[in-house]
Amino acid sequence: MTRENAPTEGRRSRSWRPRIPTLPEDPPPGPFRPEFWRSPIRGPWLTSVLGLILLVGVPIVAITGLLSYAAYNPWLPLNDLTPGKGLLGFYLFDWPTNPPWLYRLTQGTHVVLGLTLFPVLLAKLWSVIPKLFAWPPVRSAAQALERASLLLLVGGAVFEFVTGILNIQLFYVFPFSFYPAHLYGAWIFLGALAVHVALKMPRVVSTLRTRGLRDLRTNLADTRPEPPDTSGLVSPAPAPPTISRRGLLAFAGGGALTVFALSVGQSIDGWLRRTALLAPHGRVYGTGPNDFQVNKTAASVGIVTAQTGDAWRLEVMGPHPVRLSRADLLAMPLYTYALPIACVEGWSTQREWTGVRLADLARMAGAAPGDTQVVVRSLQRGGVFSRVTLSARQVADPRSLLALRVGGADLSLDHGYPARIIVPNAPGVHNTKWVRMLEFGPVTA
Ligand SMILES: Nc1nc2c(c(=O)[nH]1)N[C@H]1C(S)=C(S)[C@@H](COP(=O)(O)O)O[C@H]1N2
Ligand SMILES: [Mo]
Repeated sequence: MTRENAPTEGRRSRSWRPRIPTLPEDPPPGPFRPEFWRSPIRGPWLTSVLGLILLVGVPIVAITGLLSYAAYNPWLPLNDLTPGKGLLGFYLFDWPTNPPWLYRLTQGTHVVLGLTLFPVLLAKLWSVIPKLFAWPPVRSAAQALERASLLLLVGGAVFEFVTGILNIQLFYVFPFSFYPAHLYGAWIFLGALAVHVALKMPRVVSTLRTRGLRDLRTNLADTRPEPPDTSGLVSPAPAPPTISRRGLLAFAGGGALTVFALSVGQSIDGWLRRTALLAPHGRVYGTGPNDFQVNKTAASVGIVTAQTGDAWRLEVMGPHPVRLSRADLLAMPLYTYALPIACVEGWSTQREWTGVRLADLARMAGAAPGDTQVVVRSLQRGGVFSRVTLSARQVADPRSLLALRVGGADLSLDHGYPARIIVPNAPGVHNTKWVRMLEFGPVTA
């Protein structure tokens, strides 16, 4: 029985069709009308210049960010926080221990440059905002695809910058784990960016060819709108200018420089550190040689002196397990190296660490450095900081220490007393504090 001759529906018209609401031809009032956007400086030139600045900076932020992902050695057991990464882990490699300052440089660059570019990103978004309200919202399949890719581009960019900034401010308001979200968000953003650059580059080139850089010399009085075009950026009803294009660029650049000046100090030792007013870790955390940043204090993770006092023993597991007191460790050959601690959140500082070589501890437990990796366990229970796997290369490096002292003084409780890991060129998060156990074992990957 068909729908038409069903008894109860017999009288309904045969031409019945679902009513698809159609959008009016004319845009609704407000931001959907091109005349709503009146800034006379919007246009392909301004957008191209801002886009080119980002095109230089964003790849540096992306590459240093992806390097940071590799620096965690997520191919080792316990280290991988993104087990679902699949092909996105394709570039992983055994992170080197040389040069020892490399991660300090790449991660400082990632964070400080990312912060610095944020005002430029905001200016770029401002310059294209009329496009967000294009009417009709969908004109053709091709245009729908382009708009969808812009959603991923703008959404991805905002997501990466905002999660990054919240994370370095230790402000974990988002309801997901930062580390996988920031990685997957990066790949989405980079994919959309590649499409965007390919689509827009011809226009950027032709705009700069015809218009050149003369707007960098044009003052407010001589500022004119760009000729009407099909970009959707030039206002059809421009208001008189209140700022020149170079004024807008100077404003965004000034914002970027301010952010840079107030955060770069966190990655530099010496008096410049005090200029890092935007850094969340720019405070005082100890006395004497222990006066440097602490991410998590002992109190904040429930470490009490009863665990770290004379009863503390280091369990060294391997073919011949040993238990060592702090006095036993201090009686072993001690080595001192100046090595940075470089937090994934951007701050870093170089210190003189004194302690026992991981390689010596491996040998003591009957394992051969070179063919041995180690699982480090902390007194701290639970969470990503409580354990980490260090690679065979990291164990074998003579500068990799179980540190007992810093700058000649005993480690403070907040810096990991009785003993902490220091590995050259490792991300700070792998320099486990309050070490309880070292499990030397064969190479697994
Ligand atoms: N057990 C434990 N170890 C840890 C941490 C922690 O929270 N718990 N923080 C790590 C991080 S993220 C960094 S950057 C360094 C910070 O070292 P600091 O507190 O001595 O400056 O320690 C690492 N080791
Ligand atoms: Mo860190």
